[in-house]
Amino acid sequence: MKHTRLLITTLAALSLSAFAQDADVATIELKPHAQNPLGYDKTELSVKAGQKVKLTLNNTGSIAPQPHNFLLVKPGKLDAVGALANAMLADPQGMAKSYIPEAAKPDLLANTKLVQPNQTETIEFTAPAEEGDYPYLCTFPGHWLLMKGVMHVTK
Ligand SMILES: [Cu+2]
Repeated sequence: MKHTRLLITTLAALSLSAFAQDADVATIELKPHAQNPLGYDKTELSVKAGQKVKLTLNNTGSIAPQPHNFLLVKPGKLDAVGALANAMLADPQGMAKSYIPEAAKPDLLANTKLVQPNQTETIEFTAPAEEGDYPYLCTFPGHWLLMKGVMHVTK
């Protein structure tokens, strides 16, 4: 009897601590937009500065399946990274590089690899410490003009 109670107490404590940890994590799922195959289903995300973020790019449910990725970049860098991404169309190694431009890496805060249709990838990262609006985009050539959004980082 005593042992049973101890076990229950321990389990309750374990699940409580797991919950406390999860509450600190921003869990985000991004998918292709159901009607617009060249858009994310969410164009705005909100996280707290310095928060742990668990982001899943779930590439399912599109009416026109194609590969996509997710890149979070520094404020103001959307157009520059997008232009570099489109230029990768001419790179025979583009697909192998997940269409992540080498020259964009200093502006890159987090990213998935290229996720094929019906695949998912989950990444974990720490949200920027600075408040601001951080653009995200898909750098598969031609996608970024429509496939983009903003992650609002707040205190
Ligand atoms: Cu895309």
